[in-house]
Amino acid sequence: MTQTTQHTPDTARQADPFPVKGMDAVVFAVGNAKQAAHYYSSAFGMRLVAYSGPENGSRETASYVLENGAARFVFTSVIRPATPWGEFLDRHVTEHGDGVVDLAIEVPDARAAFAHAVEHGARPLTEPHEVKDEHGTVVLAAIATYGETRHTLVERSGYDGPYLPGFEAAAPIVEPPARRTFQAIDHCVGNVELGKMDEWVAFYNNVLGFTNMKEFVGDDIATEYSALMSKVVADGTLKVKFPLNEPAVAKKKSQIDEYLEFYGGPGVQHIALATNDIVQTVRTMRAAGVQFLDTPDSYYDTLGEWVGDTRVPIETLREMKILADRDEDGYLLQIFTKPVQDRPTVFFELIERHGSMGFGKGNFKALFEAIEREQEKRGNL
Ligand code: TYF
Ligand code: FE
Repeated sequence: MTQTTQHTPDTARQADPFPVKGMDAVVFAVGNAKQAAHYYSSAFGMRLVAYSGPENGSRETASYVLENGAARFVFTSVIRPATPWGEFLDRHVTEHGDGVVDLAIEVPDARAAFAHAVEHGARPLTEPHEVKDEHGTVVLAAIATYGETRHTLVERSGYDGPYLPGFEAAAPIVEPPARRTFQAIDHCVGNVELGKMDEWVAFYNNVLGFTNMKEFVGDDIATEYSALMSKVVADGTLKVKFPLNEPAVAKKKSQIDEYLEFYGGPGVQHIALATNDIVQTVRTMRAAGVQFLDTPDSYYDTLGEWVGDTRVPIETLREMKILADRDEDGYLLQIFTKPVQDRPTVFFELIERHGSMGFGKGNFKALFEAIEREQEKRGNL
């Protein structure tokens, strides 16, 4: 184990070299944003709130903005590439399949954030600039992270429109579920190449001033076939949490290698969504056709012995295939979807936290064995 940094208490936050307000949006480049918007509405229970496309002056791309509480996803497709951005998105979908192009972070001052990041070694992608419409002004800048992923830095305090200038408000595609399925982005995980983990941890430490939340070593989470290392960086307030995985050498192909092969390089592996009623959310999403990883019955036979009392009875967790973990601060409930596109790449997690700020370390074995069963079905081991 290497050192874990203590997090800065709120009162000492003035010293934060890179203050953030939270995740602004996860932006996906997809082959068919119109259908993706429908899936995330009907299956994930999100609400379409804004749109930009040929009908309102965007001739190159169509973008659908979906929200659920504080969680915001944007799905963008290229209609006809006309600028380097459209060409980039087009190529991104060809090379990586549907995937995440941008983990956008809301900051109080985009110019200061960009200057700090670039001074500390970030590769600049877009210089700070203002975009405006009748709803006000947003300042945007962007830096590169792993693979072809970027962090757009969004300063939106001077804007009160539905997403960004150029977007118009839109009505939900389907009637949203009576109860909100999730309310925030809990963490966004990146897969990086073998040997690159520490470089990316250093990037987040130096460039964004993020600290190391927790460290896992390969042995802890290696199973017979698949192995990985995982480290977590977060901003000082823990609103933005970015675990990073790298493959570890194992007898058979690591799930991280499988991702890297099918994605065509490093990228976002999963997005965890915070819910306060995971049982209800899993019921709603399963009924809408979302597929979750299976958990063997044997997991639940011993769960109660070490996880103790949870809000949800063990028998309900068993029925729903929900995982549970406990650490010194409390417990969490979590479940993982299968990949949501044909490539075995991006998937989602639902997480209900009760004190624990961990990531389900106690579940790594059960989880990775479940992922390996799926890998085996795909013939990839
Ligand atoms: O975000 C995390 O660290 C947990 C566990 O391939 C995890 O959700 C880690 C790696 C992975 C799947 C889940
Ligand atoms: Fe996770």
